[in-house]
Amino acid sequence: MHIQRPRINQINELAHKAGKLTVVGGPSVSGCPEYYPDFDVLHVGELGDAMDQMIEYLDTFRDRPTQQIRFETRDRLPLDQFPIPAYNLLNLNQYFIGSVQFSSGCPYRCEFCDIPELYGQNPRLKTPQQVLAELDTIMESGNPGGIYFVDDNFVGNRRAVTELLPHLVDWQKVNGYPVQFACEATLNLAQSPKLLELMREAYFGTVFCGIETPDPDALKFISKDQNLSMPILDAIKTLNRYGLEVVSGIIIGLDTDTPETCDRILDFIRLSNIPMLTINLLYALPKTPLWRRLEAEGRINFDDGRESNVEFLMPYEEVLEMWRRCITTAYEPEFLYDRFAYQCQHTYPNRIKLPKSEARVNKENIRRGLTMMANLFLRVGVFSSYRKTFWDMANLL
Ligand code: B12
Ligand code: SF4
Repeated sequence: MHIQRPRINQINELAHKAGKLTVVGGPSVSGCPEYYPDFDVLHVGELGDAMDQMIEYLDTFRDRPTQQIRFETRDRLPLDQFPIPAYNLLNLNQYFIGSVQFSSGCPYRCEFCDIPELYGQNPRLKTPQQVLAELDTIMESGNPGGIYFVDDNFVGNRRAVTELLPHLVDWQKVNGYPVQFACEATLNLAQSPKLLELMREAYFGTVFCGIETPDPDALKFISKDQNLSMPILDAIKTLNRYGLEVVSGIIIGLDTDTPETCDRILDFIRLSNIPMLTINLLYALPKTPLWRRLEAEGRINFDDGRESNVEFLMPYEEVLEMWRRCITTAYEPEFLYDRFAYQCQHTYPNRIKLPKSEARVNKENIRRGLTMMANLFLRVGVFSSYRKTFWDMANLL
């Protein structure tokens, strides 16, 4: 993705120094092929006709071309024809989390987001059988312990996900609940008790929600009205009642921000008890309504040395200061541990009780658990500067 652009280009340079032909694809290249002028071969878009042409080209030519060759997807392969990733090439026991994709695209149109333009507003889907086959294949290559549904919005098509979930529940039962699931979804998931119950049964533990801002006017301004369908704090509590810990995306630097924004966000964090938040500066991605609006207003700044390409309405340094203060305060050990303690008392007990199956209680998991405990006790409980906070919280539980 764009954030990795300098590193991606550096790797290209290294490969060229070693005389290798280079190929690049993925979300950043698909959004902005012009960011990668020195690669030999670009793959723009999702899996489809361009991938076939590219593979044919690579099978035929081994040497570096004299100028860049670009393969651009015109016909996307329907998701229900996607092959299973070659998980057999990996040892998934060494991974912290595995990933599976069920759908691609999102029906909403948040101003800052490039998903609807890149991946469409009508989510394309795999079949439940495909998803189960991918899960089985993952388990044959080791167990990462957690599986993340990398869908742009897991509940983008509610009917489809309602059909998928009973299959996931059965798969977990048959296999002894080997993994915990996580996903990204819009907060209005809180209004679907049937979906939430099924997610609980399938052992979903975490959901990432783009909350962005607790300020209703700001949400309207960025066209994120779907977050306004019920009070945000109530929605979070509802998700917690189904055992779902919420991870939240927050954006600083919106046009509606004022000098009070940081304090409002910190109040929101306190009241919502969300432990983990990605607190980001607004950045205008190409191919978004935000980009087009700011470009028309002459507010895109192309200077590479800045943290964001947006000319904020508030002074740049003030926005940066607010951003740093928000992150630093949100992750002060005492504040963070209080929120985790809340989750221990109000969210985790609402998860289903799992059987002591072979898939869970086995040598590999015990080894992994002991390693984590040892790291926790040593690094946090003994050597960290915040060990007192840690032990105070541990005593509470
Ligand atoms: C899941 C996800 C995450 C997860 C990743 C979990 C994991 N372990 O993999 C988490 C939550 C960690 C995450 C974090 C972040 N993410 Co993210 N994430 C996604 C999401 C929703 C799905 C990615 C995915 O796996 N898709 C499924 C695969 C199969 O599709 P794909 O990547 O598009 O690949 C297809 C093609 O591109 C092509 N392809 C891909 N790679 C290659 C390589 C070659 C050689 C070829 C030929 C083809 C090819 O083939 C694939 C099949 O069609 C995307 C949105 C999206 N739809 O892409 C955002 C997205 C990639 N993330 C985004 C961002 C901004 C971030 C963060 C920077 C957020 C933040 N500020 O903290 C961080 C960065 C983390 C990091 N260090 O890199 C942006 C990137 C925007 C951009 N254009 O640069 C996206 C596009 C969402 C958005 N619009 O905001 N993310
Ligand atoms: S809900 Fe999420 S994925 Fe959908 S448009 Fe908004 S930010 Fe993008």
